[in-house]
Amino acid sequence: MSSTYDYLFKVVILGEGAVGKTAIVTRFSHGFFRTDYKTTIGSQFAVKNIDVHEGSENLTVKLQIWDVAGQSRFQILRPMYYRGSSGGVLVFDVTRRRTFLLLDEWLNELERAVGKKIPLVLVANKTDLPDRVVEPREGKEFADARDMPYVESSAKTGEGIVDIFENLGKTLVSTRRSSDRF
Ligand code: G3D
Ligand code: MG
Repeated sequence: MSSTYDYLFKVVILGEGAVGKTAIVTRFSHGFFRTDYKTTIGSQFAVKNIDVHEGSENLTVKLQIWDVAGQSRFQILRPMYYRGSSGGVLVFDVTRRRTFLLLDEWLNELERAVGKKIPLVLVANKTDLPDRVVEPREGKEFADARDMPYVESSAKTGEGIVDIFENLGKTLVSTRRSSDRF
């Protein structure tokens, strides 16, 4: 039954404007790529269930994915949306180095608002484009240094999109379980 689940997590998606945050959430939650949606105003969320296999268990994990506007004029509102998040998806655009160089600022903003480190996945988006400037090795190094999984994606072709959320879902379940033990 789709209305039942074992775990529910709030997840935020963050990164500079136009890196593809809304496109990733749309692709994941509806299975298509839209080019006609409006620039995210404020925020909105999508809900989607995923299956997580833990040993012999098959768990249903419900993700409530908050798509927060990246533009600086929304900066004052963002901490409010971040609060209570269990995990995050940090996105940059492989065709724009600036979006890669600013990743730590997004990490800091999130950590300040949530008050602790939470599991994150680093996403290198727009891999379908020919004018890529940030190499896979650079993204991987950044992610490794901060203990995050690294996923390359294209919201346009769908490459890597499911991986992002399955990866995060799995980490969130094991994090929740180990904290429940104390
Ligand atoms: P944001 O939510 O991070 O601000 P959007 O970004 O999802 O609004 O995407 C910004 C632009 O990048 C959009 O183009 C969108 O179609 C495009 N885009 C997002 N992901 C991909 C991708 O993986 N590949 C390609 N080729 N384009 C992508 P427009 O032109 O509609 O503004
Ligand atoms: Mg958006």
